[in-house]
Amino acid sequence: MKRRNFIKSGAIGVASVGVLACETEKAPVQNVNSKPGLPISIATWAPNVDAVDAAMAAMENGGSSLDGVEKGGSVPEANPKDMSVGYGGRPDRDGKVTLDACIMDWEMNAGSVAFLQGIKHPLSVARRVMEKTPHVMLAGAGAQQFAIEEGFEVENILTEEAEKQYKEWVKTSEYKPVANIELHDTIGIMAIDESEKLAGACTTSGMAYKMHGRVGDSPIIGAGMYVDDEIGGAVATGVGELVLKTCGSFLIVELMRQGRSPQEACEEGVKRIASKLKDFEQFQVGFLAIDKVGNHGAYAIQKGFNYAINQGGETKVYDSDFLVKA
Ligand code: SD4
Repeated sequence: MKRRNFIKSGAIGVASVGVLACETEKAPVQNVNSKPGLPISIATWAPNVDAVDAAMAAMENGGSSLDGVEKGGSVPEANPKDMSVGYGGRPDRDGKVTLDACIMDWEMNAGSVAFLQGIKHPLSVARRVMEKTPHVMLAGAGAQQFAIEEGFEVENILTEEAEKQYKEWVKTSEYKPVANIELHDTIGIMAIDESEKLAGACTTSGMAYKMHGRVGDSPIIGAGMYVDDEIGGAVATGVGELVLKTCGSFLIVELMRQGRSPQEACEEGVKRIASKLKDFEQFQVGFLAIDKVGNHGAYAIQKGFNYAINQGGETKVYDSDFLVKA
């Protein structure tokens, strides 16, 4: 892309998740009446800079925001070093990699796959569900069967490294998600193209060492991701159970509909979790939102959430503010 800009001033944090780390800066305070510029692509977690750049490149080459978010999401899906998404994702407690993904466009078309095994690019399968079936969501063996019919290859997506780490984990088999080291880097990505159309997507291997069959928030329209072309969009990352119980992304979009800025809406989404779920302090959830003119906001339960944005060809990574301050 035109310019990748990792600003090294002010408060600099380092992404503390996974193996992929990246320098970030504090998120800016935005004037909600400004028009910061389109096209835009924005994604959870700073290491997803490549994903937002890929989304922007897809849109520059005549693609829509839907092409953008699919292309963007496919970057970590194909990257074995990203151990929370697609190929290379960490397995569940039975040693199986099971993938969740969803996608949604500006006309409320939506597609999703859950508990999908053996397919590197679940987001592309979700798009086919959206475009080629009368349904929104396919799960498990049925989702895989559909993917095969659509020409996707079934592959072993458990990498040597993920298997090695799993074998270590099995020795204690302790499942206790710890904030920011709960082994997640799920990508939730949104884009608005030159024709001002908004799309969103989310793709993940879910919480590492989850129970076999567990499905998180990421493939659930309204939980892990939601877009409304009139208003804006939101995506979630972190412990999906908290997001599912509060319909996180839908809530944030509805708050923006009522007049909150993306930042205010994300803060209220996290505060809803905090006010309703007693054990919230043990976990991390991060929300990211954009409005229709490209203002963005983010907020998390804990320190450590960050995000990547490409706005008008300039890529930046920002630290999110957070609720639980020691
Ligand atoms: C899940 N929300 O499966 C996902 C995990 C995640 O960054 O976001 N990881 O609960």
